[in-house]
Amino acid sequence: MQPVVHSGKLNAEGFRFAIVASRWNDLLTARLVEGAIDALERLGAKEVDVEIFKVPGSFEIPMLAQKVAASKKFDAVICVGTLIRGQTPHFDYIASEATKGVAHAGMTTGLPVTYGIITADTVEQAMDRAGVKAGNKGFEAAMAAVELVNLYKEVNS
Ligand code: DLZ
Repeated sequence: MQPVVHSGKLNAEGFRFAIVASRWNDLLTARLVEGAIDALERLGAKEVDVEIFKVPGSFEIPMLAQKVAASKKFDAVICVGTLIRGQTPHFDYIASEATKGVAHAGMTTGLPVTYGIITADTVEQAMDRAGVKAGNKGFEAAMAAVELVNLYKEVNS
């Protein structure tokens, strides 16, 4: 048996992307935004087709992601932020809501809404995931968005 395999192309040309980024820990989140833009540029997205929306913190990311996705102005939404664990359970509540919320925005709007939010125990762990030792979560989330927009198109054609 040779089943048909669908896997999204890595081609961003002609698609419109929104990046929703939080301002908390901006030193690191700015690197995630750069990573996302780098991936989109490399895959052929035009500057005019990429817009950035800034929110106060990661807790607010899903709220804006949902709005932006529902606006029909974009083909995919890339969410980036940096959550670093503190002394209290605050981190767990925000991380849980941000994670569930991003998934919810994607499921309810029918658009790819991808997840590039770092959830780290320490600043060092966060730095590693913002372009130092363990890749760049913004770059990865943008790659996933491009793959999914192509896959969604294939499903609908
Ligand atoms: C309050 C808070 C804390 C303690 N830590 C972070 C963090 O590490 N990363 C982040 O993106 N946001 C943090 N915030 C802010 C919340 O996400 C949110 O913006 C505020 O609670 C206001 O709703």
